[in-house]
Amino acid sequence: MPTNDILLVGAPVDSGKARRGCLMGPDAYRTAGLAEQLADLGLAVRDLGNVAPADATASPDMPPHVHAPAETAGWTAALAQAGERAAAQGLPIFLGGDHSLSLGSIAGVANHAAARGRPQFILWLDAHSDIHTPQTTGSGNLHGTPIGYVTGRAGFHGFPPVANPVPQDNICMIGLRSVDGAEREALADTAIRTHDMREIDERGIARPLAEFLTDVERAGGALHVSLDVDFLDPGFAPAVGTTVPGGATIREAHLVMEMVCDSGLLTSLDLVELNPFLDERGRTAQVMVDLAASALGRRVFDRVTRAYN
Ligand code: HAR
Ligand code: MN
Ligand code: MN
Ligand code: MN
Repeated sequence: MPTNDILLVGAPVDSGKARRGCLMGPDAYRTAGLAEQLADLGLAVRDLGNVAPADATASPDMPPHVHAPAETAGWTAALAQAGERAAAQGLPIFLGGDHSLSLGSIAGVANHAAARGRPQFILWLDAHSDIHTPQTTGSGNLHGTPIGYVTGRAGFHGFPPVANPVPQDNICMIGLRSVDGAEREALADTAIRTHDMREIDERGIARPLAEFLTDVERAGGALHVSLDVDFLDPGFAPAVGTTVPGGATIREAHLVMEMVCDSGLLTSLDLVELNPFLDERGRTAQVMVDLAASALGRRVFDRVTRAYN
């Protein structure tokens, strides 16, 4: 794979919950200079523009409290296709959009990995585990379901079938601090590794991540990182509808991204849940762009140089 080809895939998905605004995310990342910052690192960056949702109709089997199932199914089909195609050309960065975009982005990159005979791994950086199904979600918000979908849980009526479900052993969640009862039960039955904020406080963030990255490397895996804004503490990343206090610090988040970069394993990235309507002078968009740049090679000295030039 030409790993230095970065493909920006705009995914202005706003159907995964009722509160609107995430559709502005891709343009906020563009305005914050994502393409330019990656190009400064010597990377070849191509902005593929925004994906549009496919036509879809809701299944009568979908529980009635689920919000906008047809629209999200349409996004899932379109993004799975776009993601598989982009992964064949380089390293896609999906510019969200709410977290329901990951039903499609991950399904797509997992198809590409399977075609290359590589196991797909997911690093899930989020306050939430997002492992609901349409039957277990209390809120009816499908942004709480991407892990349920891509691991092949049943009940996603009217959604494209998942051709290559991601094995539970290949998923590592870091940053958890808001997990619903039904999710806790679902997680208890799985091999998904979960590292909540209490564990991070006690053991640090580097150790569980290093263990996971070692496993990805041993397996020759493809690594998808899904970065939800609410992984971060709302004190410096306020532009998200689902703020949960006690999130990762800027130092922890950068360390995660730098370790991902050093591993050389990253094959795709989601930037999700940014709601620019709730931002303060673009600061959350800037932080997310900064973190993406760290995952792709930016170092502290690059930042210092930039600041004093
Ligand atoms: N668990 C809650 C629900 O299902 C909140 C989900 C929030 N999900 C977001 N953020 N994508 O991760 O409604
Ligand atoms: Mn590839
Ligand atoms: Mn999420
Ligand atoms: Mn979240």
